[in-house]
Order: sequence, then structure tokens, then C-alpha cells
Amino acid sequence: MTSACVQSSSGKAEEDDTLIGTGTGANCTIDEVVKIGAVLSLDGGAAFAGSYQQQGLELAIDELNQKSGITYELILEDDKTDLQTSISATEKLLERDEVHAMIGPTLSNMAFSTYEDAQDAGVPTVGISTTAAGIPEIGEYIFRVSLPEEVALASSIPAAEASLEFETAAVMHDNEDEFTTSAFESMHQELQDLGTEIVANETFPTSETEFRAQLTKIDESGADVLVLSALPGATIPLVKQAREMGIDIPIVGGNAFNSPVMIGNLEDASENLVVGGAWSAEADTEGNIAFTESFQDAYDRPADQFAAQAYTAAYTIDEAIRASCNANRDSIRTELGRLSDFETVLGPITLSPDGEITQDPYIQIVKDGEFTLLN
Ligand code: 1QQ
Repeated sequence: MTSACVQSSSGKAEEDDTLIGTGTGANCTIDEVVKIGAVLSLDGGAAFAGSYQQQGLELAIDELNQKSGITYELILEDDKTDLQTSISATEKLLERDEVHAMIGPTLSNMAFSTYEDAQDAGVPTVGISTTAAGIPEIGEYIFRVSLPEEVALASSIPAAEASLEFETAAVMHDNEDEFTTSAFESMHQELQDLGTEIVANETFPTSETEFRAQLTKIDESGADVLVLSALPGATIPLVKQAREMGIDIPIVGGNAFNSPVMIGNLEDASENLVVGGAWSAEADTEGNIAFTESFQDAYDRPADQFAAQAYTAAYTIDEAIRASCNANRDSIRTELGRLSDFETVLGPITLSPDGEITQDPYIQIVKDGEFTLLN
């Protein structure tokens, strides 16, 4: 017997008994197909991350569907790195497709709007690259397997200081985007806590491509290090222009640095970029070795952090469903908040009932065009 999913007067979907299976864990069997919606940026400025996320997610869903017991349907929408498109794509997944859980979007900037809708609809949602402060606080259905930027920076800035021994810093940030602004506040705080003297402080709008005026001031400041909070679109010309102007100090950055696309585009200018990230190709756990090999085989390119986080989100939702063999939204939400020391390609992760992830960051520096562990 199949009972349709009914919307209650509160707007939340009511429990569907065909989503409650038999057995638990690896032996859980659920008759109904479990629908996972994902909104990713597959075009536009954040596609450098979104294309890896799509591949990581599709790989995980393929693997999960080969295990017996639960069949997943992935419904993927492209927000084209545009806020309005992200909002309408999320509404489509919630209202048209009535998905049981959601993954994405790529940018925190979109999530601050779209997670309100997922929360109102009572659909458990797992962020994969939404690193800004305040994301899980949006509501009880909002989780992330995305290392918060403030946690990454609280490790990467002291690790960079210990290894590079800087005393003065120049800071520079995109003051329009919510993620880069929130990350900048964390960077500033970390530098202050270390007692680093900030000798230059420059800003720019998201769409800027010409940074020589600000970089001249940074050059004149004689800073030992540049701490930068920018999206990839600005990072590439900014770092290239800095290196062309002879500014060869290390540059400590935020999550947008965690991309081989960025490192590839920067070529030699990427040398000595430092970043705290959620994943490392060098982590030699059995699961991570299998993941990096399968990813390479499937897509003919190495995996990256964004792929690893999307892959992790699908496995995390599967684990939560199998825990009580129940794919109803409230059950998924409850079980997500109970995941403790769950082994993933990011290392062991714990999700708190209020949606936040705990995991160890990996601090990396670019040497000879490759990320190398600094910690
Ligand atoms: C955020 C981010 C972006 C850099 C992901 C691509 O971390 O928006 O939170």
C-alpha cells in the first residue's frame, strides 16, 4: 500500500508509513524510493566547486544504490550561482518533488535564504560547503558536513604563524558577500588573538577584477603575510596581480582556496598559499583511498574537498536513515543529530542535535603546485 505524502496545515509533510522499513543499519529495507534533492552551482562563479560536488554526490548515490535495502533518487537543480534561481530551485524540490532530505547549496550566500524555506517545510538539509557563521542556527532541520570557516581559520592562522613566523599582516576582503565578510571577521579575530600587528586593511566588491591600488598599499605596508577573504572569481586576478607586482609573501586564505581549479588557474602564483580545509587527498584511511580511486576512475580527474563533502553528505543521510530504518523527515533529522564519530572520507565526524559538525581540519600549503599538509 502506498500512501501519498500529505502536507499538513503547518506546511510540513506528514509521516508516510511506506518510508518506515524493516531491519536496521546495513539490514534496513525500505520499500519506497527515498528522494534526495540537491541544489548546486553548476554554472557561474561557484561552478568550480559545484561541478565537483555533483560528481561526489552522484558517485555516493551510485554506491549507496548498489548496497541492498534502500533506493535513492537524486533530483539535482542548478542555481547557476544566482540567489533567485537558488530560491526557486529549492522551492521546486520542496513543493514539486517533496524530497525527503536536501543537500547543498554551494554558497552560504544562497543558504541564508534557501535554508529558511527548507526549515519551514520541515525537510532535513545538509550543507556541504556552506561555511559561514550562523548556518546551523537557521533551524532544527539544518545541518552541515562543512567545516565552519571560523574553525578552519582558528587552526590555519595559528599554524601558519607557527610555521611562517609572521609578525605583521595585511588583510583584504570582499565586503559584499556574506561568507567572505563572516570569514574576514574570524581572520581579524585570530590575528588579534595572536598579537599580530595589522599593517594594512583593504576591501573590494565581489565583482572587482583590478586590485593594483589596494595591493600597492599592501606592498608599501611591508606586511609579512597577506590574509585574504575572497571568492574564487576575485582570488585569481588578485593573487596573480600581487605576484606580478613582486608581492611574494605567503597568502593565507579561506575556503575558496580549497580547490584544484583555483590552484591550476593560478599556476606559479599559487606557491605559498595556505588554507585550512575539511579534506586532504593525503589522508590514508581505507575509505578515503577507495573514494579517491573511484572518483579518479569515474571522472578522470582527482577528487577535491568539495567532492568529498558532497559524497560525505549522501553517506551521512544514509547512515541517519538506516539508524532507525525510517526515511521520514523528522526521523532523519533526529538521527542526523545523533551521529557521533561517524567514519567518513573527511575523517570521523560528529553532528550535534543543533546541526553543527565537529571534525579535525587539515592545514595545507601549496608547494610546487600541490597541496601539502602543514600540520
Ligand atoms: C561558502 C563557501 C564557498 C567558498 C564555497 C564554494 O565556503 O559560501 O560558505
